[in-house]
Amino acid sequence: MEAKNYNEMWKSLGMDLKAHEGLLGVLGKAYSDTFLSQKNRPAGMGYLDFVMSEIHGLRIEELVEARKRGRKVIGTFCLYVPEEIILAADAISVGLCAGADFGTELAEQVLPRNTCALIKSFVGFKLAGVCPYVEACDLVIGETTCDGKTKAYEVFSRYAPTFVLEVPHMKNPHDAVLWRSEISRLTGKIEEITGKNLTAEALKAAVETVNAKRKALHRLNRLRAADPAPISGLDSLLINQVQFYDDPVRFTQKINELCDELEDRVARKAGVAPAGTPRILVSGCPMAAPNWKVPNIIEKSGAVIVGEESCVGERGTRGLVDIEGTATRDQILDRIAERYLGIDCAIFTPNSERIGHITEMVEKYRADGVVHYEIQFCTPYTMESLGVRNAMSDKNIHFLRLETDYGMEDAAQLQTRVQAFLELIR
Ligand code: BJ8
Repeated sequence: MEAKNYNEMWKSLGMDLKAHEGLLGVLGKAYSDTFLSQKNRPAGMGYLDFVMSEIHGLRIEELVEARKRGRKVIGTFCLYVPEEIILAADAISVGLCAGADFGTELAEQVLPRNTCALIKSFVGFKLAGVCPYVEACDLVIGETTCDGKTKAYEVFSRYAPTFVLEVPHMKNPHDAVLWRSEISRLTGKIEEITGKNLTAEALKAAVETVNAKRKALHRLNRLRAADPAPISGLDSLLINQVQFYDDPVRFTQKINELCDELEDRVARKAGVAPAGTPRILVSGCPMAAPNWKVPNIIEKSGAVIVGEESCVGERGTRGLVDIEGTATRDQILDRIAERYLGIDCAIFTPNSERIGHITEMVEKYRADGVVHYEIQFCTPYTMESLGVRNAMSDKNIHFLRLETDYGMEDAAQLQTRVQAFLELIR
């Protein structure tokens, strides 16, 4: 079937068609080399392959059509922005973090060179006019998390309507009060943009939708504890990346169907790699699409990734919003605020829960080693790596730190280090 031509739509969004074509070419090849070359993939990954083949096409068309019907599209960059509040106003939430070295030269004209690749990428995508998601947004929500992002939103707001949410860096009672007031301020902004009043009923329905999505991802995670692992880490990462873009109800249904298939695989002891393959937990900075470099190196070196302690992984999906016993809108917002303040991002101090979660994940997924992934110039996660290494050493868990950016220049060197690490495990 001939691929549909979306040029008119992209042009209407103000994108740079030539630069965008270049990006799609690179992405298409990277996708096919990384994902389609894997062996024993579950058939259910066909849905994800389709979504990825239409990630700048059909999904954007859905957003454009929704906007014509009066719905708003809200872009986010961080786990601390509750999707429930956006959905309750009948708006669409899309994750905008970018995981490719594109538009970097443009980004470096407005940001210091020693800014992390994730920040340079989202600013670069906007300046280069290659991201249809950001162009389809009615509002972008930033947050005061790491210093880089906090200051980058001042620059970013020159190019797109931006609202910045204040995230505290500690979890004392007065921080919780500040955070709850920020949740109210965000709710007011979403109501203003959408022209909708957030009722208790709408909030409850949105909480149920997002809880169902998280439950499907929890189910997937549990299945990955099996040996042999029924699905690769690369495919699992892809699922976690797509959840930020796809329609939540459709995505939940498809992931539950995939889990049915994986349950059958586990029962038959069918896996993506033989039982006894070294099992790795990846921990650290988020891997936004299409950042697949390190997991690809790990799995192509003969290991299987069984969990991601990451925002694009279990840090993002851990914990549901418990609305049991709530009746009013304020009570539901209290519960939403509570759940989100529980996230253990490295921007918090102290952040010992994170080490507890990594240890728990190592045990749950029977990991043989932890690869701590750090994006160069990311101070919060680089600083925390020492504590993680010490905690893993206390438990006799193999540990490897990898600090890198989005470029491919260090791929061979990373591969050598990963192979040596896997030798140690074996
Ligand atoms: S909740 S991890 S998405 S802040 S890699 S930009 S931390 S310098 S992305 Fe994050 Fe929210 Fe935390 Fe998650 Fe800064 Fe580090 Fe860059 Fe980062």
